Amino acid sequence: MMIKFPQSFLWGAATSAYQVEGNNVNADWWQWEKKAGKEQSGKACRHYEFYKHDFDLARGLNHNAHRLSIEWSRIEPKEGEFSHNELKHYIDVILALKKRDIEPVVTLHHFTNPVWFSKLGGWEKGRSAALFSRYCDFVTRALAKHVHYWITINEPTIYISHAYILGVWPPQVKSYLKATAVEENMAWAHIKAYRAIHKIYEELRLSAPSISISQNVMAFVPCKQDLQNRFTAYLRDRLFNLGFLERIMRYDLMPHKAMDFIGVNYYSRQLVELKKFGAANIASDVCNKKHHLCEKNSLGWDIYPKGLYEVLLELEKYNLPIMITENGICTPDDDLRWKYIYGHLKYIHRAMKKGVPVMGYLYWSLIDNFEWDKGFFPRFGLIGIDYKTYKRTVRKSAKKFARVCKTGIL
Ligand code: IFM
Repeated sequence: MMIKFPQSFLWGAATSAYQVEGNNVNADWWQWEKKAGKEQSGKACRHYEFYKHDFDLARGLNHNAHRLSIEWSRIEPKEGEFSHNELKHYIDVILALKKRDIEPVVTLHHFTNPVWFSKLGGWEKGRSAALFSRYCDFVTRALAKHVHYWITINEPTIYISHAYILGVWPPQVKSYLKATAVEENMAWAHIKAYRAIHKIYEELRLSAPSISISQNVMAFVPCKQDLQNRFTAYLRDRLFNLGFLERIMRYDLMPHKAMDFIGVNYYSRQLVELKKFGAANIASDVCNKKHHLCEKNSLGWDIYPKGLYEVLLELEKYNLPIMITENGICTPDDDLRWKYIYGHLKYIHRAMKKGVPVMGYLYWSLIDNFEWDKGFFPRFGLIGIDYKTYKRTVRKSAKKFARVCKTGIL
């Protein structure tokens, strides 16, 4: 049977500022990667200079949407001092997309913070939401005319777990207490930004924007079908997939809504196997045996397209449109990349047939990029980057995906 997506479907790819732009010298990650002795982001992909060329490639691949992020530390390099030059840069970036008939999806926070903000205590502090919201206000007023889709915060659950529980990202804290404060502040920051952005559009008499977070979701699959593993998988799904979403939806008392669509980032599954009872075990025990074989990406993550279908069916209960704001694979095997994209699109379509209102698919990532503490080795891009010459090479998988973007037919 032919698999056909609706005419209005958004097709494209995503990036984030710190991972592709290069030289984000005022970001906390810039200092941390040096202090922690990690591979340094340096010039990254030089997308800050080459964005027009990258967008030409995206257009050539029939993308009609593109997700990017604004780097807060460029816009506000010192507390309260806003850079009109950097703002102008991002206006130019958005206009470059529009000129190519590519719909921008703009993220306001994608893991990095200005150094001054981190020095004040970052997201642990109650002031963080107001500081974030002030920056959002500055950016939104300038971009409102050109932007309809906004993501306030990318993957808050990942940020909180990596930076405040596992302690592997800056500021490398391991404290449940602080993690709880950060969660509260990020939830409130989203709500403040959500309301402020809507208000700005009203003031400027523009039609209402569409705002969400990008929530990372996983398929939590019990290793064995016994009660304790099924229950643990259920709890993990509640905690990691739905916890933050429901936290902000609690503010969703009319006339104040909390989000207009749900941004979903999906990559993989986790095989849940509880080894002993305890809060940390319930949150993190996984099966290490080799009895659920499947293909993996180059970071060792399981490839499990059906999981996206299952999560989408679960998200239907929130009665909001859904945009896949990230889905992708890092691999040296480009055939596997296409298989990955094909498999996930097939399951997205199946979920849509069941009534789940998915409105777009943004592959992660348009170009290879800096994968945080893992450095440059994971290759997620539809377009490869030679980090010596910065030459871009369009991969075969990108061309296959381009046919789907053009026709809507898988
Ligand atoms: O590269 C990241 C991105 O910054 C957030 N989502 C997951 C991607 C792959 O790990």
